[in-house]
Amino acid sequence: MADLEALIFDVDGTLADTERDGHRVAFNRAFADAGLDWDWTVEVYGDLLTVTGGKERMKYFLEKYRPDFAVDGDLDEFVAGLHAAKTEHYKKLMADPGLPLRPGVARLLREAREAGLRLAIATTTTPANVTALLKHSLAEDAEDWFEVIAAGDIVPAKKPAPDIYLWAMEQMNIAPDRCLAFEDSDNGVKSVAGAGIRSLLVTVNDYTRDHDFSGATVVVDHLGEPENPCSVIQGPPLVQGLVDVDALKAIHEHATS
Ligand code: XBP
Ligand code: MG
Repeated sequence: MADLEALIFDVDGTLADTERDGHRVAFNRAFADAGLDWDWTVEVYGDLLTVTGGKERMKYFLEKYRPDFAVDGDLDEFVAGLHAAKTEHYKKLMADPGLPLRPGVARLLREAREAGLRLAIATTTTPANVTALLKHSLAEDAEDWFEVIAAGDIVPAKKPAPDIYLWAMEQMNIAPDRCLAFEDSDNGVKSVAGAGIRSLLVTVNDYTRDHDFSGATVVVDHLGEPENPCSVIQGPPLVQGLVDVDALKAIHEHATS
């Protein structure tokens, strides 16, 4: 069994509930700015989340919900323009009013850094969105806490394809059996498994609670704080309802032995 050496984090839904209160709101603001009457409700957005990537998601919306919508000009350009506007709104939202990290995220990142674990990010979202969230919700210098930030269009095939995890591990020059991944969705779980990482912790949220997480080592409702312990939904029990470095080492051993 290889020792645990690196933690690789998904962002959306894992570090913070960015989908409902960040991305969805930013999309709607961009649509309104463009004079479009598209309104992505919390419910509709749950369906749209089956497709990862904001540009890909808008195309899926058009195909499924507005098949008769006539784009004036090139579809890819139209979608890219809307997406750029959405990113600006998202960045503003992260700065003001901001979005809290999920319970236990900041605590665990600090503990992992102190313990000398290597940290990385593997996400579908645009790099500027990651920067905005880390800076405003974690720490001014939080981007520097991560050895690699693999994000957005850096690989053409987004999750559930394994490419973003493979890219991150290649940059880190690390083997999958030394990594533990954090995800919140079935698309993320497929991506992790496809990349050969067997050690996987899932934190569910309202959009992903009913997904199939049979491929995960542990499923919890969040990472836990001393005053707000987490509950294990699947996998071995946790001491005191906390995901800490010792727990991660035990999870890794359980997954890889
Ligand atoms: C996240 C996503 C992202 C965001 C939008 O998936 O699907 O597309 O919703 O980001 P995961 P962009 O958490 O599995 O990485 O609009 O910047 O694409
Ligand atoms: Mg996610």
